[in-house]
Amino acid sequence: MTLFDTTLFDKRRPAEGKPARTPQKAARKARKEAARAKARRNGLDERLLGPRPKHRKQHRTLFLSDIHLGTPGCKAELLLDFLRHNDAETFYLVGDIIDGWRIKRSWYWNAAHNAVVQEFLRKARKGATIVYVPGNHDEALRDYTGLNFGGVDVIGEAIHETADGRRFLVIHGDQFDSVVRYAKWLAHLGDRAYGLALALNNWLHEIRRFFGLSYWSLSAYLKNRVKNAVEYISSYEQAVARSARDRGVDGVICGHIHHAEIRDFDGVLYCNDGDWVESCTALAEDETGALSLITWQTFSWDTDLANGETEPADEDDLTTVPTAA
Ligand SMILES: [Mn+2]
Repeated sequence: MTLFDTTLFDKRRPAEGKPARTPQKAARKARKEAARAKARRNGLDERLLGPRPKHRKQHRTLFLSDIHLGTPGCKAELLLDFLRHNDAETFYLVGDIIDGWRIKRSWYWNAAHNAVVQEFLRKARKGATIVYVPGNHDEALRDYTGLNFGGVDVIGEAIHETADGRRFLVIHGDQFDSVVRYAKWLAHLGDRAYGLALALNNWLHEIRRFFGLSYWSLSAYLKNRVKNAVEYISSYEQAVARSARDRGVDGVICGHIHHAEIRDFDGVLYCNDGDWVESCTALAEDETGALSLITWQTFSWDTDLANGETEPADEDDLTTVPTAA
């Protein structure tokens, strides 16, 4: 007779009444768990690696620019969420997609940045046309215009014809910096000072949150308050629209100044698809040829929960795998 019953200390209790797990199910569960662990390790939300959403919005064309992959300011996870919910026959990447300037100085890359690149290549494999118009931050690609990489065409500038027959010049837009009086301002803002403003912004946000204050964007404040900035944006828009009129097109689609807008300049439509550093915006064309701006600042699951939906119950999550001690 023993004094102590050692089985009391045995952590591994026999599973009672649990159905036998099939090997396939166990393998699937293991794969899922591995993907989750990888997502956690890389700081990427696991919901972005889950099954693709059933209801995707189909556009005729999507225009995106100023993603700035390779910089910490890039909102790659939001973009990934956007790309999983929005599809198009043709994608135009209107410059500053991969930030070459920064890559030369310091390199910032994570799983979300990788996933964005994979998502575009996947869309190309599935039959989407992807046109890459390089900008000033990825100007190294301008040496490769006319080439095709993994289904992505690199073109210096493109002419896009909408479903209703209008012709648009698609161009990044840095070409107009020299035309505009306040070009120096953007050259600085576009690089070091702008990066600093964004970093300060994150830091300020943390301090304000500590004191219970609401979100306040320093970079947005600067942009709206600095007189030169406002003047710059408006003279930039005019210069781009003027050039489009000279070219005899119905409108122009560009990026570069991180300020999304659709505006008519005496019959020439100026469209700026914004950016994925601050505003998280894209320009979309529907089947009728109508153009509109999409803002994607919230994750799809946050929106679903706000609409009163609950997170879908995952039957695999309800059972637990007995793990070896
Ligand atoms: Mn640019």
